[in-house]
Amino acid sequence: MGKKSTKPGNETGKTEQLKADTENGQDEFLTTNQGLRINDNQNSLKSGERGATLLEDFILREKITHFDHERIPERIVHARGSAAHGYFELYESMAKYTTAGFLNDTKIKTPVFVRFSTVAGSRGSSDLARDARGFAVKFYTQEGNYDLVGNNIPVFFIQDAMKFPDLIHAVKPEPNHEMPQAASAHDTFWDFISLMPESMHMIMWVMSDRAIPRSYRMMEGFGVHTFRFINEKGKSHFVKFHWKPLLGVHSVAWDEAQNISGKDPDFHRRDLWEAIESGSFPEWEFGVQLVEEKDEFKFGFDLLDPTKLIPEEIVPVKIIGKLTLNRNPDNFFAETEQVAFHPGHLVPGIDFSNDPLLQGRLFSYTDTQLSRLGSPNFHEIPINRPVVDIHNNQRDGHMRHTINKGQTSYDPNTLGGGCPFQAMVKKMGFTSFLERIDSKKIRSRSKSFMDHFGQATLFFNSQSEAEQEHIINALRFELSKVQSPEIRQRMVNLLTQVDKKLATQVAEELGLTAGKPEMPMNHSVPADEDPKGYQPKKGTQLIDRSGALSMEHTRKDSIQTRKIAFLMANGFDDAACTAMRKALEAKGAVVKVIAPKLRMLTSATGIQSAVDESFLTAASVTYDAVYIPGGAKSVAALLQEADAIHFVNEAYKHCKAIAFGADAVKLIEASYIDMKQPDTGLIPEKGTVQKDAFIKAIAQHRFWEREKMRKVPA
Ligand code: HDE
Repeated sequence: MGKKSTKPGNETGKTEQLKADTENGQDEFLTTNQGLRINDNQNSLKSGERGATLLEDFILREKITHFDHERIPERIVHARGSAAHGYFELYESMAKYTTAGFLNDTKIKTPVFVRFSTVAGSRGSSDLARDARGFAVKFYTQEGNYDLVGNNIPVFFIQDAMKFPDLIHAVKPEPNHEMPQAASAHDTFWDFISLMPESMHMIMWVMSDRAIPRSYRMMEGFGVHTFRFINEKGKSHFVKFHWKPLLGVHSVAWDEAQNISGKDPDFHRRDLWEAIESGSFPEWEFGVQLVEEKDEFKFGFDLLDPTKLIPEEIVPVKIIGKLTLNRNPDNFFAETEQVAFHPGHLVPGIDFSNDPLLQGRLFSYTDTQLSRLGSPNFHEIPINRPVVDIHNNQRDGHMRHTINKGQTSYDPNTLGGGCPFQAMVKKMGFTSFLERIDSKKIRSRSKSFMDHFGQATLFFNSQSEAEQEHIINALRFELSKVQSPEIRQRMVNLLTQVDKKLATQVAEELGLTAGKPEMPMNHSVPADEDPKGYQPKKGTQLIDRSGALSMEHTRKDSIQTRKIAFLMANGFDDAACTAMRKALEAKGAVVKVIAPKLRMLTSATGIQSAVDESFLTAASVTYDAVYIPGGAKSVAALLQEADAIHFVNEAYKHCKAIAFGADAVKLIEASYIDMKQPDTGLIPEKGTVQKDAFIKAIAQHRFWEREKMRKVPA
């Protein structure tokens, strides 16, 4: 009901009131798109009660016509996404390196809109597909929009934009039968990858747990390419961009990811939405790796090669600001779906490098928006509008909103007073970096891009034992789904060049033997040159392990927004339950009560508790930890519920923290949990000590060492 309702029959100030109501979206009366009020929204206009519908029924026609056109093409990649509004704050001025205003003044709070996404799946696919995640940030700066369109993985599959359509065609559902949805575990993907050695570093990342994040709020973001910062004097520094989540980097288990895809395909979308609604605003620190021009060639790999990262041990990430997401969109379509990012939306002081993948992206994004959003005027859609005014001589086109006034739409002019003027003054407008270019036109790959395995090995070596095991298992899973034995063998052979143990263990599962390493393929290296290609110069900084690449070293100091399942029935121990709830909620965790039925519970002492979910809909995979309070009657009732035992088994299998009251030991005994094994994630009743131990265990996230002990048939 509108706040300012215009009562029927009251004509005074009607136009103004109608206008105000419509702008607020609060008109209580249904209207056509022309503003005509509609009396009957149930029946079409007919020739008699049982007669045919009349063509004249413009109200019906308008309603159905609009409906017929309410879908637009989904993004060719990154179709499945979720977004939120927020702001960016700068900790320290970067004026020494860049003239970008939002990175110069620590008093400026820059509004942002951030969209997270998976890459391969359709709009309706599951959030938990094994995939890279998009991490696209639109900064609405005082110098125009700046888009940092990155991923949660710091490198990419390919080195040259020329291969992008091939990569995407290979990973998308196969064209003959449109299967499988949102999955890389199929022949065309691995056929392509097995012929593209340059993808091997990225493959290590997408086969790692980074590709199945616990939450968008718990993943890193990377600009991927090397960009440039340009300062007032026109001096350039190479720069890599990083987002570091304050909740740490955490993932789910692969078995869990597959279950979540069925139990709650909107898991990440819901998680982001709920965190923001509850006031637990997601935060990331913004970091830069800065490299002086003179150091361009000191790394043993090429800074322009997007399949390489700069290890943080060699160039530390300098933290310079913070991103906070504090507002959910009002309308998914108008904002999340219609937002148009573009790596070429720059502000003065930031420029591109010659990374051939980045250069190819610069053409693609506007091009795709033209067909996706349907007009060259997509910058006028509210979510895409800069906060500064637009002045230029571009005119007209489909869906133009601006009413440009005046006689002139050309430059130079005198009739329009010469407006709009060029910014001219260097600091005001955008100037490309004065890079010296003196070269031949050439269609080939630089030899400095030819080491396809060094950083794949670095990544694999830098993982903890559990993380390595997960990569091996992911490869086993994906390649077992591949039908062609030749593709499987080619992949195993490629893996030998990353790590022998990795290749052998994957091969074993597939009934293969790791063959001879293949030479780098798919590049036109002249026959008279060393096919191994680029060898780093002497004295380059090389490392064989990087702690920053392992999630094991992420921060584990918070249980903020972690979801804890309390499994209870009538007769539960209220005192223990309340104390545990208070302790967890004080640390920002979210407690949900799960019971056999969706009705009020009564404790052993007659205290009532509401139930959030019954076992019918609850799934352990949507929780971070489990607590089973005591109360003999409650535990006896849970023992009658196969779903309760399954819940505990599954949480254990996925290596989650489980705390339980003294009576609840019976439920643990009824499960597959082996209490004899030392396990800091299994926390029996021990007075207040239990609460602290449980909080610490939840912050640890997972107890992967359990995976070595036994397989739980949950
Ligand atoms: Fe994109 N990419 N991309 N991409 N990309 C798109 O633009 C493209 C690449 C990334 O939430 C599309 O508006 C080419 C790397 C994100 O709306 C399209 C190449 C990285 C998003 C496109 C790349 C990205 C996109 C599809 C190789 C990480 C989602 C819809 C030359 C740095 C943005 C659209 C959102 C979206 C093209 C490679 C990130 C088709 C041609 C590398 C996060 O224009």
